[in-house]
Amino acid sequence: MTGQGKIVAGALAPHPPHLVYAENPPQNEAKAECGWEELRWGYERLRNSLAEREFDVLIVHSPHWKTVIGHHLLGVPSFEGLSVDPVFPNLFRFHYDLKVDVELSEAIHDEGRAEGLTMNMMKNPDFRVDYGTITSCHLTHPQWDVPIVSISANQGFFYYSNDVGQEQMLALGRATKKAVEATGRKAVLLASCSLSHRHFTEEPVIPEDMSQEYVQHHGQYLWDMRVLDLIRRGQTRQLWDELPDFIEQAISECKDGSLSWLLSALDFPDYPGQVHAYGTVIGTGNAVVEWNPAQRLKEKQA
Ligand code: 2XP
Ligand code: FE2
Repeated sequence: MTGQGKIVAGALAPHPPHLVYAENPPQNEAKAECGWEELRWGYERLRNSLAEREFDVLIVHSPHWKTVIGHHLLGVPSFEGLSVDPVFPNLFRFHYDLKVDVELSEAIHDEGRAEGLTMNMMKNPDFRVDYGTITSCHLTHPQWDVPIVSISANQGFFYYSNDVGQEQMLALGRATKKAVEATGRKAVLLASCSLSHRHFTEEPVIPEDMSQEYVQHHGQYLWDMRVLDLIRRGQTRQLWDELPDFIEQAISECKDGSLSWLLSALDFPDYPGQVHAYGTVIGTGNAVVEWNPAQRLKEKQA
């Protein structure tokens, strides 16, 4: 398979384990009554939309696989195990069994190196896949019948600065796009992060008690609305310029680079991103957003 691959969709696909808990899939040990419907129905709209397109791999960039030396990719054909959220072990105890597109992972690794990035393949068959990867992939495509590629979050934003992090994500996004095209894949890309990230400090007795779920801070909410407005207008270059301030002022999980990577891989959409849902989880701002690159072509042809 060479050439003519393409990114068929990109999504902001946040990973609160609460959403998987509330869906009650057989893989998760904890069982819920309900909860976070707006976001879960937003994911349902994303799934329905993706069902109309063919794709053969999910590529996810996850804030909960943190690496210091370079960007890592899963490099073993399959992984199986129990993923337990370290903060919410009462909600997320998920038995996973997933396949990896190692050929594509290696192609991204090589393109990343050609961009001057430090890249590493993760070849330990007993590695525990992080819950960000598992949650975003499950909510986007619970069938688990296509392989995934998972990319770690290099901590350049934290160790150096947001600007250094952004530069690296620009290169990693380009590398991802080139690798997808060169290997002939039809890929769906997932940025597994929330927006504003100010948490509750006390968990309600009943986790799915929605009377306890609300925006924590008006300033954080205003920032989230600003970001979604730019996305809906197709002004993603401006969003890129504002991301370093957003990251600091909204304590955003975008500091792990996932959204920056996605914007770069999508070559900065100038068409509207479709916001399927916005809602809070333990007070953090989360949006499910879809970009359909075919829209750019349509607008060019019109
Ligand atoms: O704190 C995090 O990063 C989490 N993933 C916990 C859950 C909900 C946050 O949005
Ligand atoms: Fe998180």
